[in-house]
Amino acid sequence: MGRKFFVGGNWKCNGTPEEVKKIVSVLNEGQVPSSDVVEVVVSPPFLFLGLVKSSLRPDFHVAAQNCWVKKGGAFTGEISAEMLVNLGIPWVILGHSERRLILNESNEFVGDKVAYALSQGLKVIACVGETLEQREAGSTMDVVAAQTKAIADRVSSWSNIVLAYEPVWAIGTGKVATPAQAQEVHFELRKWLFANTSPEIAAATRIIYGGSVNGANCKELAAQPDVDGFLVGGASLKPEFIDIIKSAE
Ligand code: G2H
Repeated sequence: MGRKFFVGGNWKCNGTPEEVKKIVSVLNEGQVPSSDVVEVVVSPPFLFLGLVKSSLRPDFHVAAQNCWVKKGGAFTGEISAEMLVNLGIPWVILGHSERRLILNESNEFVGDKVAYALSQGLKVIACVGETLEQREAGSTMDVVAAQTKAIADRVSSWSNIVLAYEPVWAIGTGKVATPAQAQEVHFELRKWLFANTSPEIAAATRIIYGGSVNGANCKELAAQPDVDGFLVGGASLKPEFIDIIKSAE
């Protein structure tokens, strides 16, 4: 079975209630390919999850941008996987580089989070990616393989994981990876999954690209054989997100 194209919108720490309502109404009116062709998941800040979930078209889904590494309890400021499940939030983004780098989330911590979120029934968009320094040192594959291994070591099934390759140097910089650069890493990641998980997991797992994707560059990226969709930041707050969803066709 082919891999269904996946488009995620990561709204990060943006939006007022009014802005959120406006984005939702643009999404609700957007003419996009059917959900047989593309899976669309938008990820507002925690505070707006309920609002977005209750007003968003039913063929689009919502994701949280993070969750706690284990069962909830005395962890001030955290949101548990159980709470997301109770609220009917099906997806969570974990391991985004902004959390790895600014909040010092290690590979192991991200791996633990992914395993726990899956164990509670959430689906996970797991992010990996190298910094500019690491790319220039020639260690891109070592870095993304180590990030992916920390997940693979802790999970047995990949059916509820989408792997997002997001080179840090391309995030929010307007400096998108070329289609060839993205394809190269996606191909290598798939090869890694083949060798270290199973041929079936390698063939079925969606590997999506993130980092300055927009309405103008999405088509060419989407045409790469191992690019199975996108995780979109800045452009997911704008009407061009609809054009990015359309690149599924
Ligand atoms: C990468 C991406 C979304 P942007 O972080 O996860 O953001 O498209 O703004 O580079």
